[in-house]
Amino acid sequence: MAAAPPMSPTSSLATALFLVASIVAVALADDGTTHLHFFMHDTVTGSDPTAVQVIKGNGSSVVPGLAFGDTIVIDDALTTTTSASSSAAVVGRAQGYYMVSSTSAPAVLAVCANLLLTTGEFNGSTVAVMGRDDISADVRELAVVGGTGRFRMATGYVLWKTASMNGPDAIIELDVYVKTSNSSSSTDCVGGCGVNAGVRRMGGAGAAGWVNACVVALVVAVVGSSCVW
Ligand SMILES: *[C@@H]1O[C@H](CO)[C@@H](O)[C@H](O)[C@H]1NC(C)=O
Ligand SMILES: *[C@@H]1O[C@H](CO)[C@@H](O)[C@H](O)[C@H]1NC(C)=O
Ligand SMILES: CC(=O)N[C@H]1CO[C@H](CO)[C@@H](O)[C@@H]1O
Repeated sequence: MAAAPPMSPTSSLATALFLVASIVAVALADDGTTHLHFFMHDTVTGSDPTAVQVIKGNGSSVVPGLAFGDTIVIDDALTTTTSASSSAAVVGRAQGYYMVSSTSAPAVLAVCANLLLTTGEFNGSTVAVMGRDDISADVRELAVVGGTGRFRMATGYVLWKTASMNGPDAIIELDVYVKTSNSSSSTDCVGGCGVNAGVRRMGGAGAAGWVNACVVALVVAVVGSSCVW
């Protein structure tokens, strides 16, 4: 059996970079997609809850304890591990709300949240997440509808899994895949982006680019709970 070839300087560098990326829970794929991985601590109980019910839904009971219309506002810690005990592990916050939006089982939440990063190279940047969370499913897919800072003009998706439950308190594992479209990669629509619009052109941050930016900003302002227009 042939011995494994010695590791080339390039692959050992790649391995080192991969390890560094894993430690900070950020990886950049070849196509410019950024992968963020963290755990969201949704704490309802105790003296310092991060998830507080602000609307008691006056609708049908969906599953025991949840009624159509129940709305919970959140400011949940995001950490790199499932442990919430060490404040050093906090890398951001999930700020927003979720609402029970199904009238019968399974319980489905409409989630609207801004993921704010508070450490590392993305400190201060946000990812705007909007989506359908069927809490009976193992993995839920939510949409990244925009972002700010390093995530300006972001698109992407979030894979959303319940890592553990302790009574009503939940730890949710988030895998966020974000792609930003800026001047080198954006698509401008010449003559509009309607169904019948014919001409599409790559690159350039012309007037159409600004129109697209405004549309994205407007969507974020409408769906986001804390956006200033
Ligand atoms: C993140 O940015 C804020 C605001 O600029 C700053 O006060 C804070 O020290 C930064 N945190 C880290 C860990 O870099
Ligand atoms: C595009 O966005 C990425 C991520 O924020 C950034 O690193 C890069 O410099 C930007 N490129 C241009 C041309 O603005
Ligand atoms: C399901 C439920 O609790 N419905 C109530 C909503 O509020 C009206 C008015 O107070 C009640 O009559 C319903 O029973």
